[in-house]
Amino acid sequence: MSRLIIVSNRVQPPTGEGGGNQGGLAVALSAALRESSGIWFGWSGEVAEQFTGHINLRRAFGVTTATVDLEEQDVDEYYNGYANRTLWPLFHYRVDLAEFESGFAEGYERVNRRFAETLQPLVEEDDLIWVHDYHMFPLGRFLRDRGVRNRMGFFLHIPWPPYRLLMSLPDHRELVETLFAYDVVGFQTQDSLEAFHDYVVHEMGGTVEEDGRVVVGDRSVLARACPIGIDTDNFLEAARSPAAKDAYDRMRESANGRDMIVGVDRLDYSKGLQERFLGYERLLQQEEGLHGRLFLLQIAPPSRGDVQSYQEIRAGLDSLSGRINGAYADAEWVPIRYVNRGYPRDRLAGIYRAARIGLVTPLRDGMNLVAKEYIAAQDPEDPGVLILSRFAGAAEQLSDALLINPHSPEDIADAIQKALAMPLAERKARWRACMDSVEQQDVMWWRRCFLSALAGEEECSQADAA
Ligand code: ADQ
Repeated sequence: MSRLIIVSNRVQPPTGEGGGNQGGLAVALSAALRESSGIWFGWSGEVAEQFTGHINLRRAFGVTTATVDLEEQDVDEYYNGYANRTLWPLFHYRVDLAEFESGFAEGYERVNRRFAETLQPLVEEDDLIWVHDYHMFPLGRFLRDRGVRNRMGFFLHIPWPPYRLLMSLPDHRELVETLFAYDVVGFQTQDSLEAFHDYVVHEMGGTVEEDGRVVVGDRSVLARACPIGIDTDNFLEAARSPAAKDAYDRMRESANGRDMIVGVDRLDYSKGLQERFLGYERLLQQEEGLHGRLFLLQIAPPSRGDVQSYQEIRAGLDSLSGRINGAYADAEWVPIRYVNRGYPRDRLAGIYRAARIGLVTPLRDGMNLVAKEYIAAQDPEDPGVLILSRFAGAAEQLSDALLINPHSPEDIADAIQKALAMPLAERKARWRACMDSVEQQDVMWWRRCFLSALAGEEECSQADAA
């Protein structure tokens, strides 16, 4: 078995038995690294006065991590700049928020060259290299330039935008060309895969072969849809833990007989939080009879606080939740409980289970793992209802959720009413269909799906992924 090298912007070393509070992605990648005695390479999250290329090698719980520190200018231009102020908004269809600064693009290229330069001496002949996400598009190209001939794959966790939108990125073609340095590129959904095909066909004059190979001139890359899942077994275990039970009991007690709707998201404009609050407000406007009978618990830990658009969304949500609560609350009832903090995974599982409705309404999302976690946490005998945006990647697999248009307050309000009135038999049938996908296409399945393609084997077919 080949050794595996995983590369991602941030490295999440394992924290202990069962993954502790590590996210599902980190658990799956750690398991793969353990099986193949591999290395996880990336930024330490630390800032150094000067970039030295010094690698901090560590081994914990069977996983070796190799991290480097970056300079402050690198973090500004590469991470806060090109990755999070240019690519993230554009790839989530927010051209209005995308900033096109040439300094960002230069910093992005410089850091990717630095990663390539630092990583290359660690690469051995038969290693498989798996690069993750939009921070690292050109890394493969720079490794190839340095003579690395290994099998290399790239997985994009966020959506691939329609080609006309992508064309608003200066040097879009150079960015897409870098993908041809890889042997395999993976996307979350069929929709993203097709958008990539469109770009290659319309902009590069390329073709898409029946076996999934995308060909431009004498270069080609295998492009697949491999939807990511959660670590379902691990999550089910967390959901049965005493901490989950305690969180469930406390939530039920504090709900005091009211129906709870839950939203759990990083505080990000792509997650449709303002639109969600407006949809909920519409329901309160329409249905006076529901006042005092339900509430929305929105858990939203802040992220990327150095970026202005994130400061703005935070201020916008503070004021919107205040306005709605100001208009509708009374001495015994607050319609929105808005919480800006993270929760351990086991407690989160208990909170999901206590909620009659899971409200997941991103305007665009590569996948959205919260939707899958909500399903996994439900009581099979009395499951809650998932309301899910059509524009989350998860909607391709969880098509038995109540699918809505997150831009429409009416749609959100109607779906909440429908969920509240849904008979047990329908709740069970919809949940079962969603749970089948969450169980079968979990994060281990995703990993096998991608790595088998990277190793040149055929384990998961496109039909499995659809
Ligand atoms: P994210 O945009 O971060 O990921 P998501 O897929 O929803 O979004 O994952 C968020 C994770 O963070 C979930 O596991 C959730 O439980 C956890 N989380 C969120 N709020 C939390 C809180 N308050 N406390 C504790 N945990 C919390 C990116 C892409 C997604 C894609 C993933 C994986 O944007 O589209 O699904 O990568 O590929």
